[in-house]
Amino acid sequence: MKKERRAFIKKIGLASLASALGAEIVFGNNMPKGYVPVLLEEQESLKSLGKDPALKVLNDKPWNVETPIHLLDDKITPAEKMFIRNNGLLPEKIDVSNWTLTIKGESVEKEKSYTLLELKSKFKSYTYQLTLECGGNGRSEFYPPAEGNQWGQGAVSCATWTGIRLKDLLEDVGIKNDAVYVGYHGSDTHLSGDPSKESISRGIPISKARQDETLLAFQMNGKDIPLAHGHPLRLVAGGYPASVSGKWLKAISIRNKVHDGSKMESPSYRVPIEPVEPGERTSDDNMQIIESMPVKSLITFPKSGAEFSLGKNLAIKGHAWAGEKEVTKVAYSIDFGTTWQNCQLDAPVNRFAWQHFKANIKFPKKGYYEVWAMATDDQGRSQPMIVPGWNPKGYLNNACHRIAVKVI
Ligand SMILES: Nc1nc2c(c(=O)[nH]1)N[C@H]1C(S)=C(S)[C@@H](COP(=O)(O)O)O[C@H]1N2
Ligand SMILES: [Mo]
Repeated sequence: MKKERRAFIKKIGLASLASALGAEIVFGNNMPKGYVPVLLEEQESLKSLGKDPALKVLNDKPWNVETPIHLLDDKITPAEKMFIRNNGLLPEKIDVSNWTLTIKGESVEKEKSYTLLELKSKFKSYTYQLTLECGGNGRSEFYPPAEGNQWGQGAVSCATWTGIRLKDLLEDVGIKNDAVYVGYHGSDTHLSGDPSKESISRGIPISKARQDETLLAFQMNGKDIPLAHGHPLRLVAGGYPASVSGKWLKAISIRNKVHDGSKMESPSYRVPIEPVEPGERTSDDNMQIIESMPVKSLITFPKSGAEFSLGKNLAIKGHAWAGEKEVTKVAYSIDFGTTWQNCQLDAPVNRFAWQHFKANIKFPKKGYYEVWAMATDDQGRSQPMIVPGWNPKGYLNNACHRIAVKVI
C-alpha cells in the first residue's frame, strides 16, 4: 500500500502536496523525488485505518493512537474516533471465509474448532454497549514517568458490540470443573516478526468469562468490526482493562491455572498490593493482576480552553464509568475542589456501559476558571483529585478530569 501511495504522490505536484498539508512546503524543491512528507504519511495511514486525522498518533509501529477528549463526546464512540492500542503488527491477511476459532487448554474435555459461520448460526447473538479503557490510560501524568505509551486520558471508548456469549460457547465445548482462567490468542504479528511469539495473550477469570456481557463479538456499532479493532472476531469483556479484550481472535485456552500468556507476567497489567514510593521497584509477590477498572469521568464538552460570554450558562457534558461497578454520582467544581455541585447522571444502558452526565454552570464573573469533575461508584469510592498511587507501569490513573474555561 505504501508503494502505491508513493507512486500517487510522485504524480501530484508540490502545490497539491502543499494544499494537502495546509501550508507551503518552504524548502519543497529540496525534497527527494517521491518523498512523502511525514505529516501526510501519518494522515494517510490514519485515513487508511478509517480514523479521524485529528486523532493523536503516539506510535505507528505498533499503532497506538489516542482520541483527544473533546472527540469522545458521542454517547456511543464511532469507529473513526476510537483509540487504537496494538502490541504487535496488524494481521496481514484475514481470510474471513476460512476463519476458525479453536477452544483448547488443560480444562477442555476435548479441543474443538468452530468456523465463524458456525459461531454465528449456532448461538444466539447479543448486543451491549461496553466500555473499553486501556489500563495505561492517563499514564503520562505519573511522576516519575512510568515506561510505556504516554497516554493522556483518551485511551477509552464505549461502542456497541454484537456477538455470542462466551459462556454459551463454553457450555457447548464442555469445560472441566478445574477451569479457573480463560486466555486469548490473536492473529497479530509479534514486533520481532517471529511467528512463534505472541505480542499479547492475556485473559480473564472463568467467572468473568461466564458473565452475560462477555462476548465473542463480530460486529461493532452494527457493522463488521474494523480491522484495527479486531476484525473478524474479538473477545470483549467490559469493565476490565481493555488488554483482556483480545482482538483478531483465533483461539481460546481454558486453563486450570492463571493464564501465563504474553503480558500476563509481572509487572504487566499489575499494580502493587502494598503501595510503593514513587519510582520504587517492588517484588513480584507484591503485584496483583488488575481486574475491575476504577471509577472515572471525562468532561467531553466543551473542549478545554473554551471561551464564552458572561451571563450565559455553560452546559457541560461527559461520561462516567466504574469498571464492573455502577456510577451513582458525578459532581463538578469551579473553585478548585472547594465546593461541589451534582451533575445530572443517566443510568447505564446495560452493565459496563459508560454513563452520561451533564450540568448547567453559572459563573459569577469574567475570568479564568477550571471545571473539575468527580465521579463516585456504588461502593462509595470517588476519583482522587490528584494522580493516585504511583505504580511501576503507570496504570489506573483515575484523577479528576479538569478543563480550562475563560468567561469573557
Ligand atoms: N490480539 C490483540 N488484542 C489486543 C491487543 C493487541 O495488541 N493484540 N491490545 C490490547 C490492549 S492493551 C488494549 S488497550 C485494547 C485496545 O483496543 P482497541 O485498539 O480496539 O481500542 O486491545 C487489547 N487487545
Ligand atoms: Mo491497553
